[in-house]
Amino acid sequence: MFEKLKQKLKRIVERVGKKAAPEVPPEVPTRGPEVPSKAPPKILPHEKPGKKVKRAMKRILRKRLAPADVDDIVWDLQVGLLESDVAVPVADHVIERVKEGLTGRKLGRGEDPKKLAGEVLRQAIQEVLTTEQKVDLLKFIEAKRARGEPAVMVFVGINGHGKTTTIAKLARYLMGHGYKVVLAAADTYRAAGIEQLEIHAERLGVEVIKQRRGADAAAVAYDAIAHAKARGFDVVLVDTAGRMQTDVNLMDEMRKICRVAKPDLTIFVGDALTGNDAVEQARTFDQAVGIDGSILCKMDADARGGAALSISHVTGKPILFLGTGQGYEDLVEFKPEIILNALFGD
Ligand SMILES: Nc1nc2c(ncn2[C@@H]2O[C@H](COP(=O)(O)OP(=O)(O)OP(=O)(O)O)[C@@H](O)[C@H]2O)c(=O)[nH]1
Ligand SMILES: [Mg+2]
Repeated sequence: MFEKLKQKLKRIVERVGKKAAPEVPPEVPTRGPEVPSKAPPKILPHEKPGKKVKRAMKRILRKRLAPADVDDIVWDLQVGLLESDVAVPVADHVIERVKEGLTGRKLGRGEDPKKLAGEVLRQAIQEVLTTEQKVDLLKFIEAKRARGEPAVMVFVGINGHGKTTTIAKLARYLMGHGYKVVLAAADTYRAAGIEQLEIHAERLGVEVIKQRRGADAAAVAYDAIAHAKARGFDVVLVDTAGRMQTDVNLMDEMRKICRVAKPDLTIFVGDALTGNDAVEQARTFDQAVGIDGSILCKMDADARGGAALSISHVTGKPILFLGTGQGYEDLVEFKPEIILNALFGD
C-alpha cells in the first residue's frame, strides 16, 4: 500500500537529515590583518575554561534548518504529494504544517533531524486524515437497535468502484458482530445488478429484498426497510446503481432513493486507484445527497495514496472502512494509523 508515496516521503526525510547543517558560529571581529580569522576566541576573564568549551561544543552540535533549506525540502514535498495525486488543498495543508514545524528549528545534542522531520510529516498527515465529524458505526447501529429501529445505510458511487462488493463485505462484518442484516437490491438499472448482489447474499447467507430489473429503485429500498422493521432486522444495506456524477437522470434517481429511504448513513464508495478523481466524485455526491462518510476500495492496489490522504479532508467526512482485496474478509476499519504506518513504518 502506497509504496511510491512512502519512498518519496522517505527521501524527503533523508534530505532533512542532510540539510540540518551545523550552525555557523558568528565570526569574531578582528582588529587587523595580523590577527588570523580562525584564531580561537579569547577566554573572558570571568569565565572558566570548562564552561567556555562546553558552550562552544553545544553550538557546534546544535543544528538549525535555514529557511532556504526548508523551502527546498518543502518544494520536493509538494512535488511528491502532487505526483501521488494528493488534492491541492490537502498538499497545501501538509506543506504549511511541515514548514511551521521545521523552519528555524534548532536541534539539541543527540536530536536526530531525520526523526524530527519524520514526526513533523507524520503529524501533518495525521491532521488531514482526521475529521471533526466522526462515525462510530457499531455504536450507531447499537443505539438504533436499542430504540427498536433498523440502521439504514445507502451506498452510492461511480460504476465499478466497489459498492456491491463492499456491501457484501460489510454484511459479513456486521453479522460477525451479531447483527441481523438485510440487503436491498436497488441497482435495478444495470443488467446483472440484482443477480450480483444475490450471489453474494447466497454465499453469505443474507436475505435480499428485490424487484424486477427496471423497477423503481426507491421502492426497493422502501420495501427492504419495511421488511427490516417488521422482522426485527438491525441493519439495511441498500445497493444502488453506479452512476457518473454527470448523469443527470441517474443523479436524480439517487436523490429519490435517499428521499424515500431517509438513510441514517449515506456512504460514498470510491476507488482509491482513481486518485484525485475519487475525491472530486465524493464532493459531487456529497453536494447531491449529503454523504456521511466514505469507503475507499482497492487500497491493495494503490501505490500512490492520493485518494486516501485527501478524501476526508476535502469532504470533511470520515473514511469508515478501507477495501483491501476482493475477498469478503478484505475490509478494514479505518484508523489514521493504518495509513500512517503504511507510510512511515519499516
Ligand atoms: N483488488 C480489489 N478489488 C476490489 C475491491 N473492492 C471491489 N473490487 C473489485 O472491483 C470490481 C467492481 O466491484 P463492484 O462491487 O461490482 O462495483 P460496483 O460499484 O458495485 O459496480 P456497479 O454496480 O457497476 O456500479 C469487482 O471485480 C470487485 O471484485 C478491493 O478492495 N480490492
Ligand atoms: Mg454494483
